[in-house]
Amino acid sequence: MKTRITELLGIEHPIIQGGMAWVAEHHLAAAVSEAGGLGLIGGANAPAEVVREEIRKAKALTNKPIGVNVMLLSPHAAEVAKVVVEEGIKVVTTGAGTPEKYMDMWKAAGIKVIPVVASVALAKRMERYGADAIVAEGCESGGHIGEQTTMTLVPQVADAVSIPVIAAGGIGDGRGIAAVFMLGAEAVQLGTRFVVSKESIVHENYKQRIIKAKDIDSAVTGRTHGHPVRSLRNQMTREYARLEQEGKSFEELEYITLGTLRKAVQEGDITNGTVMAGQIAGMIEKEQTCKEMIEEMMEQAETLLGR
Ligand code: TUI
Repeated sequence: MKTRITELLGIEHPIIQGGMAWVAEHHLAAAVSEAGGLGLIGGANAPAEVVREEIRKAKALTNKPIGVNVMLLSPHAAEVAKVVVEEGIKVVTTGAGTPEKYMDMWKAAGIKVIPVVASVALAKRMERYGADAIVAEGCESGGHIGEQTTMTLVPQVADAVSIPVIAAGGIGDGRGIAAVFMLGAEAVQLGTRFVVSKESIVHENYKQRIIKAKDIDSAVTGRTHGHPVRSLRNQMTREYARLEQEGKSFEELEYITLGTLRKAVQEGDITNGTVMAGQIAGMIEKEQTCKEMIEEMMEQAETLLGR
């Protein structure tokens, strides 16, 4: 399926992997790119040299393009922004903030810049600053989220900008892809489905928690302080919600979540750890290779769209 995004990025299928913290490392990124999508290394809070190593390891596994997600709240964001240039990365997505200050440097290096946004206003601002495309991410997504749903955000962003739109949040199969194409998207970004891929290094407990999840197992914490985060309900989210209701400060709440995503992803502590996942977790049934996932989804989407 050819769209402005497949042309822009030089990829076969209009599927991008999310830049998930602790999850989007070189094995996953290389597997998604090898399967014809765009794999991303997630910079998250990692030091720049760690990101550099991940880029090099991914490049050793594939000759296809790979991208990097720069998480703008990271204390290392400015250094990671330079590392992507030094390592010859050609596609950067950004999350959790606005990348204006890096835009000139990236554009000068020939990097395609794709900010992830959760509102029309920010999408328009990013287009004005020279973004090549935009990811419109609805609150069905896992992790740090905005307020709008994918259903409402994607068409409004598609109407507001002329650069191509990539839809994210709540998409996990070919029906989701077909649906957001009807809303004006020209590609999708998937996170949760790829977490349970065979190539994903996430702890088996985490994968099984997603596979077993029901539709209603998703929870959002942190709304009171304007930092909503979506994950699967467990001891951690219940404790957080209790402290949030007690009126604990943002700093106190941040403190109790420190290191809990890593604990779930790497140690498999899905009780006291943070199991970030999108609302689509309830629909995800099995572990497959990235190639199997992408081929299955594209076949289903193409049939539904009559292409
Ligand atoms: O960034 C994400 N998802 C993330 S980042 C992350 S690491 C983290 N963990 C806990 C708390 C905070 C961060 C986990 N998941 N998605 C992309 C995204 N970006 N969603 C929403 C936004 C966003 C929000 C505000 C983009 C721009 C923005 O701008 C505000 C401003 O004007 O600076």
